[in-house]
Formats: sequence, C-alpha cells, structure tokens
Amino acid sequence: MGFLRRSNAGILGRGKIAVEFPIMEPIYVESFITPAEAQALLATAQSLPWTRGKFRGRPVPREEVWIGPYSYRFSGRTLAPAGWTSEIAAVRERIRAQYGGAYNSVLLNRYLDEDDSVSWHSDDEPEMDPTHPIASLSLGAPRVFRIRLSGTKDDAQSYLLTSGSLLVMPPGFQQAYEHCVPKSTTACGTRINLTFRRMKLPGEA
Ligand SMILES: O=C(O)CCC(=O)C(=O)O
Repeated sequence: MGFLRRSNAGILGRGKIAVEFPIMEPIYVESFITPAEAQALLATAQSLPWTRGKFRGRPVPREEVWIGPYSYRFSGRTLAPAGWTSEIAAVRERIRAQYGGAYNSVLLNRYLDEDDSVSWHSDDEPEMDPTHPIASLSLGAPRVFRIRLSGTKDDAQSYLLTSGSLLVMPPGFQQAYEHCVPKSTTACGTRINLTFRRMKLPGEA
C-alpha cells in the first residue's frame, strides 16, 4: 500500500525520462511498549538535562536532549551529549532485538504543550548514517506526525503518534521525505519523543 504519489510521469515533455519517486513506508507499531512502561519511561526522562535552544535568535518550540558518541550540530545549535540511562539503553535494545539496527545515539524532544512543535525537516545531517533506519518512540500526549515528499507542499500522510508507539523510518527515507509535528489545535499535555539514530563514527565516509 504505497501512500505517496508514485511517479511524476505525465508532466514531463517528450524525450524526458520519468524519475520514479521511491515508495517507502515507515513501520508503525501502536503498542511497542505498554502504557505503564511508557508512563515509567516518561517519568524518568523528565529528569534529563533538557534545554530549549535558539534558532536564528529565537527559542525553538520544544526542549531537547542529545545522547550520542559526540556533540550534535544541527539547525544552528550544538548539543553536547548526555549519558545513556539504563532505561533508554534498554529500549534501544528492545528495538534492536525486534527490528535490527545498531543505534548509537538518540535525540529526545520534549513538547511541553500544544504550542510546542517541530517544523518540516529531514534528519539528513552529513554525520548521520543514511544507510541506517531511524526509530521514533513516543511517550505521553498523542501528537500528529506528518510526512511529505521533500520539495513539495503536499501533505502525504499523517500518523497520530500515541504513547508507547514506535515509528521506524527506513534507510533512505530522510533523503526522499520530510516530516513535522505541527502545533496542536487542541490543548494537550507533555509529550517526549526519542528518535534513535546511527551517527557515522570517525573514519567512516
Ligand atoms: O517528535 C517527533 O515525533 C519528531 C521528532 C523529529 O522530527 C526529530 O527528532 O527529528
């Protein structure tokens, strides 16, 4: 079941080769961990060293924590790595056991309420391993997650990411699509999202 426009064929002139867009479906698992596990993980994650960074001089509409092999530079800011907690390391192991992957880092985002958000972007910094999936675990208030083909203004697909759910974006996904979590139109409480990634290590091209 492909959810994105399959091709731009038909809009090209004579003699032009139609380039097929890749159809890549994320894996969405609604109850990867139980509600009780999600609640417990959310409670422990609250005491991480959260910071609200700035982008172009303005506070970003969410708080962040970075756990990884080195500092993460993106969108005009640099996050120094915090240490792995046993709870987050245990979830990483459960993702690896079920879906594979050699995740060596995780970016955590905390959305305090409906006004926090993340705008359209791809997780495609040069340090990120594009041959590796990104696994996104959600805790707390459900929020809408949107995906569209990069370079378009179309909303291709929306997911409601509920507490304890896991969305695995396959390798290459970030190069083809972008995603966002818009402000919520209804009041909501705190949500924490963990995106497990693999960063290239020194010496890797
Ligand atoms: O909160 C989310 O579900 C998305 C987070 C995100 O876009 C990111 O970490 O790059």
